[in-house]
Amino acid sequence: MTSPANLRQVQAPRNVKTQVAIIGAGPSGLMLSQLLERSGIDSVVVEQRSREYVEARIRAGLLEQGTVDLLAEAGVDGRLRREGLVHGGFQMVFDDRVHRVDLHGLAGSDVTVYGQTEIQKDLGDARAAAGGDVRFECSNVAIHEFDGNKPRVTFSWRGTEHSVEADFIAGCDGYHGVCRASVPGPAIREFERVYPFRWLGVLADVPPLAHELVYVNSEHGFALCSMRSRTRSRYYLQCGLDDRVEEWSDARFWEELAHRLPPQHAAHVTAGPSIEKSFAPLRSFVAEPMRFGSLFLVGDAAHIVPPTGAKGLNLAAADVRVLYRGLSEFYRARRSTLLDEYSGRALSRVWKATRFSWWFTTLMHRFPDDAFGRMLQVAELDYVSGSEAATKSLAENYVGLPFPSGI
Ligand code: FAS
Ligand code: PHB
Repeated sequence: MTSPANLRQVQAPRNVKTQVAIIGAGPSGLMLSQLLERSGIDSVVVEQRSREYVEARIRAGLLEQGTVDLLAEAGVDGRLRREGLVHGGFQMVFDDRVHRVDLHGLAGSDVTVYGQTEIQKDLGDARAAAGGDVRFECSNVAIHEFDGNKPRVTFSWRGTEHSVEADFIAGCDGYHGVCRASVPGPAIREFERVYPFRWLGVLADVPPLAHELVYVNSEHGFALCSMRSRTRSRYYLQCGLDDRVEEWSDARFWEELAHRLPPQHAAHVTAGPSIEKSFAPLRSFVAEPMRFGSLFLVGDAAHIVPPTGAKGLNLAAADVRVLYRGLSEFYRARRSTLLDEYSGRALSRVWKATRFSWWFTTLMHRFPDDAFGRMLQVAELDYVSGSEAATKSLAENYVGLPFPSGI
């Protein structure tokens, strides 16, 4: 971390005024802060964890073109362009059949493999280089008076109490954050679906088994063969809700993975020591609306999708895109049309991605005790793999649905 940012943080006054107070320095909080800065709009970011912790979290790895374009607009696409892997398709494997989904051919767009950890580092560096006011390791974070137009954030930082007064608060604090939890119960509606399994993810410095992603529906459960680079692989296995990490040795993981792959794929797996191994819960969750007076909920603070469709990070970026345009219009032209449309516009995309992520999860995982569901799955896989129209629809959703013009 460059020293100027440290200097600025140590000497920061206890009570500051800013235009946008941002809770959370995950991808959506830092992306918003960086974009606002480029439009001359001031922000203060308040994060509960340390920078090292936030940058070490292993999460998403697949970017829609819309997310890549927004990162470019934020001026943080240099390393992404150099190191990201551009994919024009992916494979679906089921009943020992392989169906390639030609994203480029059918949906006219590619996706990019680039880890969320790298995006977090790039954004962190850009904020530090710009002298952005990003405060890590804050505690007792609370938001106040967001139903009026002088919202405030209070928190403890380096042993002293601080407050930030702003025009708006962006709640970029994730599913377990304080912002959604601060909204009065009657004002918010929550929709949820939980899945009877979860993912065990392994990161290993071994070459990936293929140059594109491979999604597998096997009788032993789902598997995903992904990557972070040509020398670092990311694999996921569907496993039980009660499984524990200590029950999954590396040897057991590689054995079970090979078990779920057809022989021609299994032969290309290079096993190796895991450098990270963790569970990811599978949940579909949407909170409505996404605005409460001067408070705007963004990303995982308002919605969660199962990672099967790789939509989590991309939806967060899509929210940031709409909110950033709205805030820019407000400060440039003192017009709040786009801000007033934020919740409706963001939720329209959120529900389509929630539907796609539920559909793709249901298509590629094995559900316990659901013989009828299994027969539907067989029929759906057969239909999708035999119909260009169905595969085109899958491709369109996977690469990310187009944004309305001007957004
Ligand atoms: P984040 O949760 O990333 O960031 C919120 C930030 O707010 C955090 O830094 C947190 O510390 C901070 N915060 C929380 N409470 C606070 C408080 N009270 N005060 C101050 N700060 C606070 N998506 C995919 O597409 N593919 C994947 O493989 C994938 N894997 C995932 C695995 C896991 C375990 C999880 C949880 C998510 C995964 N996702 C995946 C989804 C993920 O990418 C999210 O969509 C993305 O991180 C959302 O970004 P944010 O909205 O910025 O929220
Ligand atoms: C990942 O690389 O972490 C990844 C990729 C695609 C998904 C989910 C996760 O659908």
